[in-house]
Amino acid sequence: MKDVDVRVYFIMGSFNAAYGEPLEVLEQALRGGITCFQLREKGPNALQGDEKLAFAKSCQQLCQAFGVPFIVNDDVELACRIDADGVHVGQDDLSAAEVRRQIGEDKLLGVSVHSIEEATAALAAGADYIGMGPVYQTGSKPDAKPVAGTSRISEVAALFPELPIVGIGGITAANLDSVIKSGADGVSIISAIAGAGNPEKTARSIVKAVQYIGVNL
Ligand code: TZP
Ligand code: MG
Repeated sequence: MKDVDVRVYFIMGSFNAAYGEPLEVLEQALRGGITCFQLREKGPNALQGDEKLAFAKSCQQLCQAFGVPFIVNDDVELACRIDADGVHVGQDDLSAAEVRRQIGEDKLLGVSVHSIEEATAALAAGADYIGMGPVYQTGSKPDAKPVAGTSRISEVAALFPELPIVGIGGITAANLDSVIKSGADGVSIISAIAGAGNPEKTARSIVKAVQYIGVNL
């Protein structure tokens, strides 16, 4: 398992930026101190082909300039083509073991899980971190599973203390407290940052909130 700082893990597709250009939103989030970024370019409004490739490269360059890992959701071919830092997959995508085989040992692998069984399998397949949710109601994933709260995060964190867990779904600066206190190592966020009027300021307040809880645990 490789080290990855998932404390404030921003996720975005080009269509998630509510105000302004998506690359401007990402740059602001990076300035605000996000520790990890995932390009999640999927769904009906997603860029395709060369446009997706160009957007991914631009996101990657920004992340590199800030020294933040750049992870691609689901698209192993794209990730390998541009030499991304890693790939994130869900349970309905290519299996985690197959992704690990294709990206090699040096790249980061993240897996979305919803149970102890799925967490166990992700770990066995070589996951470097897992995502768990939706913790709260989300408007960013139409096919999201029912709201799960934080209890399963606590169970998995107790079982696998070394495996970084990132909570996802409806998380904001105001409600991340219980996610971190339940045992998550970080929070994954789309709309609270991508939909903010001031993404930099919002990202910074989330970073501060996570750090504050971190030192007081
Ligand atoms: N998986 C579970 S909830 C979710 C994903 C990708 C969306 C999270 O977005 P938001 O806007 O932070 O609720
Ligand atoms: Mg842990």
